[in-house]
Amino acid sequence: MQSSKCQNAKLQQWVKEAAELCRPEAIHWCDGSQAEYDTLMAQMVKVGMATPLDKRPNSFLFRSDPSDVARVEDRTYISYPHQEQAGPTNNWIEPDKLKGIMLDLYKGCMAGRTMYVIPFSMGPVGSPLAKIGVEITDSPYVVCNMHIMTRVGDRVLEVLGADGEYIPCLHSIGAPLQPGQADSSWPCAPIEQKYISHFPAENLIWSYGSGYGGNALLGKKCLALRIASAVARREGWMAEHMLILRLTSPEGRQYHVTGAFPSACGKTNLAMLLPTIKGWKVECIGDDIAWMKIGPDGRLYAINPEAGFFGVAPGTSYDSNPMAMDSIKENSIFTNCALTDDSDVWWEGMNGAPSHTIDWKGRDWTPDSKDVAAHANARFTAPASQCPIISTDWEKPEGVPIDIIIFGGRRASVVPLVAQAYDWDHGVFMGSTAASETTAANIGAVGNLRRDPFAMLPFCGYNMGDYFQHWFEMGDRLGAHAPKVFYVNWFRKTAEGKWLWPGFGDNSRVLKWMCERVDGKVGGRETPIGILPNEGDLDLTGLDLPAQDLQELLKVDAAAYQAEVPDMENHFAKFGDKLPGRLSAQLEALKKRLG
Ligand code: OXD
Ligand code: MN
Repeated sequence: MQSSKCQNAKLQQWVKEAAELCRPEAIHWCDGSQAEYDTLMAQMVKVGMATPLDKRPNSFLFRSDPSDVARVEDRTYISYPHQEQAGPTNNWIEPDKLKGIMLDLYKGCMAGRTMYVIPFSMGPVGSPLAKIGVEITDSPYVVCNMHIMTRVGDRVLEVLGADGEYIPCLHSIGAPLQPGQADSSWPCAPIEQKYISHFPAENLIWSYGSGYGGNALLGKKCLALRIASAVARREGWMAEHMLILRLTSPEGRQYHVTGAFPSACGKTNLAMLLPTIKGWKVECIGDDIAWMKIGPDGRLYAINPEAGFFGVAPGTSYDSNPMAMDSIKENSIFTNCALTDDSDVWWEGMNGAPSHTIDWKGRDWTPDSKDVAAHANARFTAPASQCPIISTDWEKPEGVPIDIIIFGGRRASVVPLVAQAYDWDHGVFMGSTAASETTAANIGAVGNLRRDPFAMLPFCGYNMGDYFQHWFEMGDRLGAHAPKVFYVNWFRKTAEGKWLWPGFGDNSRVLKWMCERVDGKVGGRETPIGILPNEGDLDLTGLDLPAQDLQELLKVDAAAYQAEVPDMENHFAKFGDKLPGRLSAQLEALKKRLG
């Protein structure tokens, strides 16, 4: 049960207690080695959980249970002693009660299974910005994904030493095996028994019942966003749902950009784009999470705490994201994609449909089938180091200095292509009122408009009113060093449903305008909602965009914005006296500008 490599008595004790509670058949301390990965994959192939892919070396396909296909926001809890600490946007159950419910579920839940202990680091091992977590899980699928998404292994135990701090993350799929009982290929608990629970006051994570993505790979949303956001507020830094990229101009000037977009709104595509404008270069630093701290020179520095990409597969293609396609050629895990007859994966939007596949539910599929072949939230898990344009500085312990922060969402109407905030406070207002049409990344209805402040609605580990205030306070500390803030919408459509903007690599045109704004080199016009490019300010060289589409993309429809004001007011009203006065002032100023 004990590990000879673990010198940390507290960790040894926690593992002992977890084993007494969950009653696994065996305990395995993960060392993060290739041999460990290969052994677990071979076991999963043997029992039919994983399918090796002939077309992609060392890559495997998994099919989840149809009830376990995305994050479960309705079953996700932020548990503090007082509900006000969790705030109006989080589900809350009082800690003793929630622990009572979950302890009952955890009792004997790993019967017939191996309990894996995964020491992992978010951020480069040993970096002053990194945090150590230890995930206990009964899912070998989780172990293999954690190998890719985080830094796992003995090095982490060494850094932890005898008395270092770690964040305990207890996970079970919630499917004990009785003697002789046959296992299913994706064991999990029914939805009403799933709990994804966070106890931020104790830096503790308990997850039960799901084996999928953010519900189960606890370093990602649970630790690096929900727990880390609460730690960051206490310690004076920021944990954000943001991509990080570096843009280099033809003259060699580097700009670093972070961007917050709700799940499945193209963060991975933007993080790896190939610019269509001549001479500009993008390097990827991260595609989902940024931890940002003020550096000794007063600027804001960002690191990517993750080591891999857990990207949405459908829609990813050599047209939309060639760098992601090259990142997943080997050593990758695919979940809920379709399996082709020549043993490769396929999904909607990849390229022409094959004449036959096995769909994500394991059934025969042809282009005539009425269902999709890959689930809309099918995913790839790939090492970040395999991205051909990963930045040489992506693991720099001190991070990269941020010049530009972008917010955005998926809006078919109203919101123009890009607007620059007048100042930091206006930028915080833009982030706090960000809205997007919902996607398949969460279980629930798709396509409804919801306010998703800072793209953190499902990921903020404390009262979001306090989170807004934290943003203002960071801006006050950054002063003149604060990054410039922009709001974008790549997803405008005509009344007939045609995309107005080509997106993908052409988004570099918008990024270029932002960089030139930072340097004061390009124009813009003041509008009620922010500074927009004049039609001549965007570099559209080589792009065949009808003049009328450009006009539409850069139009500010004051009446349409006015119609959204009541929704913004209702959204703000939810936060009661936690709403910073500076946000109410911003809303009043907007109303005035709209006339
Ligand atoms: C993700 C998400 O998996 O945001 O990154 O849902
Ligand atoms: Mn995400």
